[in-house]
Amino acid sequence: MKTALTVAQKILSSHLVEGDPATDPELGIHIDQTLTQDATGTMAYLQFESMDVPRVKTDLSVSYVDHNTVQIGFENADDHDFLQSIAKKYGIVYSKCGNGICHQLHVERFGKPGTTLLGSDSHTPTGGGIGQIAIGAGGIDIAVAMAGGAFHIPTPKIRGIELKGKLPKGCSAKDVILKVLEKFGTKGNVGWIFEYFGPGVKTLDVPSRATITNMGAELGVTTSVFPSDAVTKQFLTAQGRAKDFVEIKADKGAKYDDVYSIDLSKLQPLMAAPHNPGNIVTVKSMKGTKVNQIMIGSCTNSSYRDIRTVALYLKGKHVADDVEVGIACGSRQVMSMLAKDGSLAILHAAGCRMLENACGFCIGAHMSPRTGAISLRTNNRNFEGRSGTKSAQVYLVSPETAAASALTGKVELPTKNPVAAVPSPKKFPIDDALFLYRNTAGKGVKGTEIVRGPNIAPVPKGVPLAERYNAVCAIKVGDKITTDHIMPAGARLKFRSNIPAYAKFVFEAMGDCVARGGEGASSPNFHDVCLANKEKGVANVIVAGESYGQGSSREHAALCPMYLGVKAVIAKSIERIHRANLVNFGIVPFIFDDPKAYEKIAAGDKLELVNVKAAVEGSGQVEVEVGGGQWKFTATTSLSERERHVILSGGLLASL
Ligand code: MIC
Ligand code: SF4
Repeated sequence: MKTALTVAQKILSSHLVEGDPATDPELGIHIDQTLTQDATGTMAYLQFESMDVPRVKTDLSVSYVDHNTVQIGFENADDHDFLQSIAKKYGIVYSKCGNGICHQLHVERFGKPGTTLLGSDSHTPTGGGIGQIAIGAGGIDIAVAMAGGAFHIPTPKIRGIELKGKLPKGCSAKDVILKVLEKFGTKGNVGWIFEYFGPGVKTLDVPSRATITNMGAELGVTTSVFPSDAVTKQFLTAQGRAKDFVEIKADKGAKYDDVYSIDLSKLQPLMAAPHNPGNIVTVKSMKGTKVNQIMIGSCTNSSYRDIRTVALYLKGKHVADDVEVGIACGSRQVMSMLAKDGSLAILHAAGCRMLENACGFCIGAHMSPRTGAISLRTNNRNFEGRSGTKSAQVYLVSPETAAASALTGKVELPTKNPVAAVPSPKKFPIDDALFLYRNTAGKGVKGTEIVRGPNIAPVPKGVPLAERYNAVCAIKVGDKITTDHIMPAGARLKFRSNIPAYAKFVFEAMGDCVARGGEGASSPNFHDVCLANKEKGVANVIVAGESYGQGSSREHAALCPMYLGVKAVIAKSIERIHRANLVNFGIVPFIFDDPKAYEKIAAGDKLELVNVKAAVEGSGQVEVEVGGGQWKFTATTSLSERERHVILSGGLLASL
């Protein structure tokens, strides 16, 4: 008898190239599509170039430019030229700056149900809204996938999220995913896939499903996925892509490892309070709080459905005098629809600032709020300092809550005067003019010269792991350290293609972050301390608490420390994508056997990694002598065969 399978199991099993889900801890899957964005893309393509493959081997690879779009100085523009020439040469579709945000665009124009998508951005799971197994990873993993190699995931456990009923007016998909975050938090979900099912699924359109799978990234899961059903078919048909539709639903009797049910009709508007997306409170409990800024957009909430809803709330009204409201659409398609149906005029007349179709405010590239501001935002992350203003208090909300609050300048319940639901468009306007090289996709154009401005520096390569290391605890950090703390984005993003320049800012954000529970050197010290140690032949170690490396997929949070001579991270726990990035750059991810040792270590302590190579080759357990043998502790790394080889070689590039 055929085994009954869930949606995730169906897609994974049809793409399985290594491992057996019943017995193996890690699976290798074939990747059909890849996406990159400009902030992670330059490094991904530099690594791809060094693999000497004549053209991409995927069904489709797309290079989006959406992160570094506002600039002072030549660096971003240099990066864009480099990316464009790479795309032309290797058969990649190039999405020009101004076209929109990668995840929104990919769902609109390219995502296909039943396929796999790997993206160098942690919110790639947005594609789960259209029935893809879409996973975020480091740039080098995308490079390997573009070269035809498999991608490896821990054999997943699958949690079924059963949706029942229908959302009340004024509530939307953002409230659903905030509910899931309230229940499961931002840690402890590593290795899981969240799969949505049940009668409530059909009440959510594709953009709403994509909002939910997008912010699944904040749970720390491998990915999230919805079935592909009549709603998906209608969306694809309206995008002129009916031929991309296939139905995918869980078989009757399919078993989830765990099930959590949500009655949509019982939900109320929620928000994530500073400084973590898992810090959920009700909008009701915050009602009346004065707000200084409201930012609407980002890959979580920038669809036509979302921005049109905001326009309906603001129709014929003005935003409150002392609140600033900025709106960024997810794509040109969204913007053109709003122009056509009069929403743009409504938003403009209401006093909103219309921003570029790009990440912009979400990544702190502009629109930083004033000192101590309360900023309501529809994006997915509210980490301390990410907005560009360290003292700002950022709350994550739905477009409905944002719009209702814009009118009074205070937190308002959107359910008080809700607007009518926006129907799914029957036909989206299609203009793919800003997607270049569609005709040569998969083939490339021979003889294309790669444009390399001075911001494009070579990728540093790792060296094989030594038997043992004399090391120093270069920094000790607390719990929930995000990759935004490790490698700042915002104004520093423009150095992404230049590791020696970017490495100057490692842990820059730590210096000012309060209540981290850690200690030690912060940038510029961290950089200087590490390089000084490296020159003396002393290795550097990062000591961390729980959930180290939360958040983005930026491999720079491993690559720059590698460049600075970091050989190991010893933490209470490490998040999935960051752990994989550490391995990819030859840094050993160790977990304390006894977390009490964490308390005893101080920044600056000498740490002797006595048997590190033997540990990686064998049991995984390293012995660490502290302070020249004053006391000892052990920590363990659990690595697959493949990961062992990568670390022993000094990283993925060196291992190929
Ligand atoms: C983010 O939202 O933090 C980013 C910027 O999109 C990152 C990628 C990056 O750092 O370039 C992500 O989510 O992976
Ligand atoms: Fe861009 Fe923000 Fe989405 Fe990251 S989370 S891809 S910065 S919009």
